Amino acid sequence: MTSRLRPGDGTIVTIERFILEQERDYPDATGTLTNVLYDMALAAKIISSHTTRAGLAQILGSTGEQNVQGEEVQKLDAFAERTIFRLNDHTGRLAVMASEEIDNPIPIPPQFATGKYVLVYDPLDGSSNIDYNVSVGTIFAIHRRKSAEGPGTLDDCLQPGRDLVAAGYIIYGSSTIMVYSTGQGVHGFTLDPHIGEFLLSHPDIRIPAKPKYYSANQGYERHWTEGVRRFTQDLQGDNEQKQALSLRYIGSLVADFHRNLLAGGIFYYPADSQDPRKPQGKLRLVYEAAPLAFLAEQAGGYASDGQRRILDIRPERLHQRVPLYIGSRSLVEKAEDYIRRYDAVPAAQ
Ligand code: AHM
Ligand code: MG
Repeated sequence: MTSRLRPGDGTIVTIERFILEQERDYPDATGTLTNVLYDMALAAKIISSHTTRAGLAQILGSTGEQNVQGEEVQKLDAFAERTIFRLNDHTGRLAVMASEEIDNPIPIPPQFATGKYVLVYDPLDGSSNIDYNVSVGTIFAIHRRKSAEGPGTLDDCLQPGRDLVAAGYIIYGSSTIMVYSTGQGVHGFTLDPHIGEFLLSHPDIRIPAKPKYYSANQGYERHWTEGVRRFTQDLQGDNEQKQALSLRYIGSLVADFHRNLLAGGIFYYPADSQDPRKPQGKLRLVYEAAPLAFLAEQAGGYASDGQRRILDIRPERLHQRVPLYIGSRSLVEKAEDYIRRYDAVPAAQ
């Protein structure tokens, strides 16, 4: 069992070793999923090396400008998008991909073989934070294809989160950390930039029982429903125990989720009752909510749209948005409770 592998006793556990050991627990595994995960780890290293140089863009040239060599410099999110695609387009492991940056499913180029998995990803989430040197992240999720053979289809990408085979994220912060799950717990690896390897640093992550933080953009509070506002007051100490949580909001989903995963807490981006542009909140079901919901549940937490388990929602559109409440189970269930009590839509007569 991979739980044997722990850092700190002198054993250095690379992500490769860990993934291989996990695979050994499945005698029928072919190694294909393992290799998709390796490819994501490699993409993470390449994107990480670019994000740490992002501040040099002004010196070396930024999007639409020429760098000192007279070459056009790509925007970082476009670079991340192409990196993930290029590392995965020719391997014969994937049937199709879908990216938050691209309108339609991304086919495997016809000269390459297709395979049995489907990769969906948000290449650089929170990219508006890059100019301010705030953490950003990559989110990814892997499904088994549903279509029989040949090029993968839109339907292959529109599967509910409960059918995910694996999901993970990479956070480009003070360190670069990759966190993933294949349904056997959640494990985190920190990139050692000197040797270029991800090393096991956070085995078997479980959300702590006692939550510490709540994370929401309270700048939009006046657009929230009654239930969400009352829930927020509860988190601020308006409850029987008079227990208040601290507010932390980075505005970069991966970073907010990562902190609450390790410390306990809830992140929410509610539906907007006033703003017709955001009736379903902001975050995307396929690329953001479902992959992180898979990780949250694997770590003992929970994720909901306020009424339904995120993992049970079957996407109807690739870029569908969804309200998101995610983190410690007790807090997400409390949010559902407030929404049920105060925001229930009266049944049609
Ligand atoms: P993006 O996909 O355009 O980067 O937007 C998603 C980001 C999330 O990382 C973050 O949780 C959210 O937008 C923050 O939105 P806001 O600025 O409205 O609080
Ligand atoms: Mg995003």
